Amino acid sequence: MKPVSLIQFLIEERRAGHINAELSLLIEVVTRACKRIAVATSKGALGGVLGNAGSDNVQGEAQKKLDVISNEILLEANAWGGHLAACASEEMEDPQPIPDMYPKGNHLLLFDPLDGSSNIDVNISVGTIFSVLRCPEDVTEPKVEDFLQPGTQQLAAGYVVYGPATLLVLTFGHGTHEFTLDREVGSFILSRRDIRIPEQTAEFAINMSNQRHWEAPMQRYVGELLAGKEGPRGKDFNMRWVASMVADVHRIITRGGVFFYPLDAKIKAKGGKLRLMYEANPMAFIVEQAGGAATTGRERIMDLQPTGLHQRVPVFLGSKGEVEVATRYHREADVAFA
Ligand code: AFP
Repeated sequence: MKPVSLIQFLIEERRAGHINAELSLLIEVVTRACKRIAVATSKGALGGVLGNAGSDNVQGEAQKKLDVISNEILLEANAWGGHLAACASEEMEDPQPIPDMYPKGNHLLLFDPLDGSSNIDVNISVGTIFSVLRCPEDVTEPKVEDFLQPGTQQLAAGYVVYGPATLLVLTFGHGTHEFTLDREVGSFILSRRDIRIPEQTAEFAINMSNQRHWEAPMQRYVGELLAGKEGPRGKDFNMRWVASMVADVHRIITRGGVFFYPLDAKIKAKGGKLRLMYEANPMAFIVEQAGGAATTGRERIMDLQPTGLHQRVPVFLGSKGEVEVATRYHREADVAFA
């Protein structure tokens, strides 16, 4: 089979009427920037890019040098690209306008420039997660409220995982597709088209160290998984936790599984750990387009009306069968204790 490059794939998507020329060019700009981030992360200590940057981000978290470098690479590339009205990042409090000297476009871009960065110094896979929205008509200086659109309004979502191979996973709402970076040629090549996540799975991902803080329905659900075939679920389950959402989600996109970052007493006041606009929404779009499901434990993530740029939500995503069981346990508990 003749290899299909990302550029060819984007042309096919345009001919199919799934995307317009501007969105196609925007994805080219974002993925080109991710190739530069792949080079930066692969240098490790030799590039002097490991360790802390000595500053905190808007979430009050210590920034890694590569958080800052990745953020700057994406900002710079998208500033002159001409396809954006503005962008927003995990690393910045407010939306970043496009400098007046550059042409503006009709799209809004949100991104987590380097997800899992606390793993970078120990050489575990990290990634970039992005989501694209339409800029509301007649808005030339987008404000925060212009970004606060439900996940169902996403025009595109994707992530690039910087691991043994550099992989791009992308959706425009017409299936989810994977591309592998051919480092010799410097191009992303289609490696899996129309990915399907198995509905059933025997593999779950959660940070078990938070167990004592979980709500009762989460205790019940995970307790049953751990009880294995002698328990009410009648089968054994295995566990994985990389603590890089991109790596955990990519495993699920590849062989099925279910991922949880539930609400717990420690993070209840914040509403969750993971961010809705540039982690949960893009991953939910990608997973749903691959036949999986994504909820907060109570609601479909992509139906949520966002209230803040850095809003946090609980995340249950992956193989439909297990997301439905865990969500049902939470809804039943809410009814029982209502
Ligand atoms: P960092 O980007 O600060 O490393 O956080 C990674 C993350 O947002 C997500 O990628 C992981 O799934 C989750 O946090 C890991 O959380 P724990 O540190 O609680 O395991």
